[in-house]
Amino acid sequence: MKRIMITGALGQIGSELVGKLRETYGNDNVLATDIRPTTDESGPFNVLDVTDAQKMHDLAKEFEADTMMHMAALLSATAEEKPLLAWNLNMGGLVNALETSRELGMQFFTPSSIGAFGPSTPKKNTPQDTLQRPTTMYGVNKVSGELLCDYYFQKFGVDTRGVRFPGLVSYVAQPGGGTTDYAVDIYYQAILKKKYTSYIGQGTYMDMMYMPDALQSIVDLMEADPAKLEHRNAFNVTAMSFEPEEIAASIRNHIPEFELAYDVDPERQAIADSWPDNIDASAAKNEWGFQAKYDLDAMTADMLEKLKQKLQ
Ligand code: AKB
Repeated sequence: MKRIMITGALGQIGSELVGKLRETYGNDNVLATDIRPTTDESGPFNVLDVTDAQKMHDLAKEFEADTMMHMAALLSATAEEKPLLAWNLNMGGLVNALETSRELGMQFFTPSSIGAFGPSTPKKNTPQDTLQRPTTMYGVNKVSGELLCDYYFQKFGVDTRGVRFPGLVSYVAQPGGGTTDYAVDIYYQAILKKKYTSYIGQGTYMDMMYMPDALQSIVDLMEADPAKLEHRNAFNVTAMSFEPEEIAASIRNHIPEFELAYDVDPERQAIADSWPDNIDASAAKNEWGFQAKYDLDAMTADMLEKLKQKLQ
């Protein structure tokens, strides 16, 4: 049975990953940590600032963790607003988590992102191995992170694994400071106001995935036979690619009067324009059986049903 320590446990992915891992491996085998305190008492929790290397090491050692899931990071739009903070937090936290894993012999997971690609990357069916010259601070952090994780595997034998997540959609935790967040907001506003004003322009395609598929992909990759992994940091994973009109059309199957308008935010649009339209996940499929269950319409049906219950 794994003993897992998670950083950023109250963030967009962490807040659901903790539940998934506690269900899979038992409540007491998952140590959640975050810079903020929590009221959730479903299992062990400690406050941790990931830039505090000593505390991270001590907590992992005391818990006898054998796996590190490092989720704490600033997302793309916030990183563009505060590039130095993003560098210090995203890279400083990552190197501390890798060092802790090296020192204590832990398996390691951290998410990369479609943000690790840039304008010179092929935009359609973006290959697993391709040009990565991102033009955002978040992208620079993600590419550096992928390389650093490879380095820790090659140099020190740390069992590092990662995926390049697309935009993640969920009814549980709202994302904050991302470029793909519109694909979550739109469902909330569809229920609350029956209309949405998108800060991402018409015709802008980005990859997306429903959170249950994202969580399952983390568990599956971490359980995968290492002998089958040719790539490690990080696998392209995706479930769908759409532009704002397509998600609106999917919502109209349930809320026919739903209206979509645009007020494009130049900063987030520029980030979206530098990312692929759709990525190729065949390496993840072939090497560890990645498969997403939800397409756009299945995700829309589930999101609207769950959000109606949550917001009523
Ligand atoms: C963001 O928009 O910053 C994230 C991502 C795609 O990494 N959702």
